[in-house]
Amino acid sequence: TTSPSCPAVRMNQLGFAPEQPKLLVLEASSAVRYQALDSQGKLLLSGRTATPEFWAEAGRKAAVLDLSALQTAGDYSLLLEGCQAAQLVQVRPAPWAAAHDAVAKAYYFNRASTALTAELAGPWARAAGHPDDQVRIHASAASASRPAGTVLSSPQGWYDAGDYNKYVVNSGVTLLTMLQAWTDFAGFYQQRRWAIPESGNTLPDLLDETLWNLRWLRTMQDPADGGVYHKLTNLKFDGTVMPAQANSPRYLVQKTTAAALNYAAVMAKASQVLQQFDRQLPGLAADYAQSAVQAWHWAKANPAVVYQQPSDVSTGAYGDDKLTDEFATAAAQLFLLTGDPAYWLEFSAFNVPMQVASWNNPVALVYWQLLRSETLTESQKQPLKTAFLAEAELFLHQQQQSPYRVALIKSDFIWGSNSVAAGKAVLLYQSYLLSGQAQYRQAALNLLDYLFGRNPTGYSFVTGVGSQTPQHIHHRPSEADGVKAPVPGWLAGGPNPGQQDKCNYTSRQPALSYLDDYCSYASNEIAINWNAPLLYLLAAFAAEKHS
Ligand code: G3I
Ligand code: 9MR
Repeated sequence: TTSPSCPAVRMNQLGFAPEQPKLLVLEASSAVRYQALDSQGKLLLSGRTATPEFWAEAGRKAAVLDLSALQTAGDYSLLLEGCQAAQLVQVRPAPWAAAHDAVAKAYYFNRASTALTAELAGPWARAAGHPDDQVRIHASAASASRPAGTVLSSPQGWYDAGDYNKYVVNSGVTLLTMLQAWTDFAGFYQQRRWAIPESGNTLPDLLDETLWNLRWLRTMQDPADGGVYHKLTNLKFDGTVMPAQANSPRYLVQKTTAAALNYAAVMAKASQVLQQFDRQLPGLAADYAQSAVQAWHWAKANPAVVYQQPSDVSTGAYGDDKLTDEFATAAAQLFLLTGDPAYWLEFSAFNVPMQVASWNNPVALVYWQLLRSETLTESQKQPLKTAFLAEAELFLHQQQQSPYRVALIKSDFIWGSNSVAAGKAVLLYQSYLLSGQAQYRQAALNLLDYLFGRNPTGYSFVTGVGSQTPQHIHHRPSEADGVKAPVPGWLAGGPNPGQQDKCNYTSRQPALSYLDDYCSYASNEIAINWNAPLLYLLAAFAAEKHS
């Protein structure tokens, strides 16, 4: 099938919707002749690609092949000069909704404190792990009313990633993104179910799933002062065992400003979302609102408590010493909840620049909401809109420079680079909603194509979704469960030239620093915050069908 001159073909492995653009990438050193035939062998398209261009991030030359003219559902064969076998190109109604459900269901698979049933989890059913009903106050978190060793209950929540700890900061950006998906695509979510224990109750599945983590998060606040613990964790990372076998003692570690602000932002947003469900969840929205305000006041009184990893703790730090973006985010969420102009003044005073959302900077999520808010005037929104669209413009420019037609540059290839791609796509899609400019939507779609296979590694990076998908994610249950296939629906971290795990990578190129090996926690772990922007995007595209 392959000969030295047969180019590798990279494309979205989910197939292409009939009405959508269909860009493939051929990795070749010179222009490639091609033919596309229908299933009867009738020639439909033929031609020659442009001369391939070099992408420094991959160290490879590539050219785009545009098959957008194929607009009827069906299976097509792509014949390429130099190749013996034909490539299958599938055109069919876009499978965004099914991919969305897999990515959403992943959160269920990472639930702490509950068993996963065979009915809902299939081969990935497992016993309950981490009841977290006897968690101790770590020395770093000791206070007068809760001295070190105090035992508390802090159950539920999602495991952060491939490890079994629960981190407030990372839950922040994750929950804000998921709750925003609800806000923006409520019509889609009102109808959508993906078989979780609560499916069929009177709440949409997305809110039931986020409540699993919100209920845990609520316990992370010390009612005595409103401060919020940074994480609930073991002292060290667990070995490769199932949750039920991971029994090391658990601790609440250090209250931090970042935790309080992430908490305040999430609780404010959740309160706003849950107001309409007060009949099902009496008093919850009000409780979240007052708890958000309490955390905000703690942060104002303790504005620079940066996380310091205690010497006996070595799990994830999520350390961040730049707190203005967390202050701005919490202030904006409280403004959106209460309408109190004092919070708007706080947000404005921090003057935080627009940037793609990440665990250490969630501000993009409030830029977007402020732009949609009916409380602000057009002139108040104008600078925010300008900054937002300037980012999108920049990404269009980056996309133009990349022969893979993806808005990714060298500095995007960090730990969790796939979530950078997804985050950029979210911003682009929102810019499309804001401006009606179709090129932003197309650029978002190009990044989705990248994540599902149009990239130099050839992987569709979501477990179980695509034809070549990660098999050995750094995810303890997937490695320890004895089931061949990994837990489905997880977005792998992605190429990361930092290669901090020192595993046996086959390339040092940024876009090729990916290893489908359990060893590779720096490129092949999964995480709740990385799935969230992908969930948002898939909901966005799936919802287009429902509107
Ligand atoms: O931001 C800088 C960037 O400016 C610089 O150019 C680049 C060069 O390497 O580094 C960037 O910082 C990196 C940062 O991630 C970016 O977010 C750091 O090098 C890198 O070490 C850091 O990695 C974090 C990793 O934990 C190690 O602390 C990841 O963001 C974070 O997602 C990851 O989170 C872990 C938790 O600690 C534990 N649970 C699993 C989870 C996922 O792996
Ligand atoms: O398994 C850990 C993973 O979940 C974390 O994201 C990662 C980064 O902090 O660390 C992993 O644990 C590794 C530890 O840091 C170093 N020794 C090997 C561990 C992986 O087996």
